Amino acid sequence: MTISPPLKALTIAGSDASGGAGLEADLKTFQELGVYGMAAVTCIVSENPQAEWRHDVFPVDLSVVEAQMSTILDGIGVQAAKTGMLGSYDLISLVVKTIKRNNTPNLVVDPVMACKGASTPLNPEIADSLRDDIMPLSTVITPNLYEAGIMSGLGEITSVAGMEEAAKALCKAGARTVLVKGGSKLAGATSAIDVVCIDGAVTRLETELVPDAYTHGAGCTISAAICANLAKGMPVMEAITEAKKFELYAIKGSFRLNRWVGPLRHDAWRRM
Ligand code: PXL
Repeated sequence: MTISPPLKALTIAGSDASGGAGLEADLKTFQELGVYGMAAVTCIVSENPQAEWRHDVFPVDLSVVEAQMSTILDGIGVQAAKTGMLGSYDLISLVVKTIKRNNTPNLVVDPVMACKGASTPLNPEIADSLRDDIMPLSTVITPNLYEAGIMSGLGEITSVAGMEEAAKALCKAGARTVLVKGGSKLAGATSAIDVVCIDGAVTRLETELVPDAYTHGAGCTISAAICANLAKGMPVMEAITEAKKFELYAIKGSFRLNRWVGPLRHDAWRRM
C-alpha cells in the first residue's frame, strides 16, 4: 500500500501546557485535517493551580524562534502557516521579515493579544504592529471581538453591525480577508454569528449556539483549521466555512479538565 506524502503547515505560536490552546491546539487540528504540522515555539504558557490557574508567560529567546523558523521554512517548506501568540514587537518584526523572505504562502494571522486570565496586560504597540506590519501579509486574519475592537480603533463591539464595521475597517487597513469571531459573545445572542469581509465585501456566517460548551482554545483551533484547509488548496471562503464545521464538532465535544478549564475536542468530528 502506498500513501502520498502530506501537505505541510507551520504554526508560529506559544505552547499551552494545559494542551487546549496555542501550538498544542494547532498541531492537533492540523493532524485531524490530514496536514503535517510543524511548530516554532514563541513562548511557553503555564497555568498555576496554586494561584487560580493564573497564566504565566515565559518568552522564548528571539534567536531560538528564528532558528526554528529557519528549520521549517528554509529547510523544509510549507503550503501554509499561521501565527498565534507573538507577544512582542521584536518578535512580530522577526516573523514579518522571515515570512517575507520565504514568500510563505497562505498565512493565517490569529492576532492573539492576551489569553483569558493572563498575568501580563496587553502592550498597545503590539496591536498596532499586528495591524500595520503582519496583517498586510495575511491571507486571513481572525480577530475576536476584543481584538477587532482594538485593531480597528472602534473600541468595544456590541453588535453584529459593529462586527461588520470592524471587519470592513481592517480590510481597508490592508487585510485581504477578515474573520471577526465570536458573535456568540454578543449580549442576547441566540446563534453564533461570525462576520467575513473579503476585499471589502461582508458576509455573515451563522451557526447554532452550543449550550454550556467549553471554549478554551477555540480561536487557536479555528485559525489552525483555516490554515490546514488553505494548505490543501481550498479557496478562502470554503476554507473558512469548512473550518467552522470542524470547530462546531470540536465545541460540541468540549470537556472539563478541572475546575478552571475545558478545551475543545479535536477528534470529535470523527466520533460523533
Ligand atoms: O487562546 C489564546 C492562547 C493562545 N496561545 C497560547 C495560550 C492561549 C490561552 O491560554 O496559552 C499559548
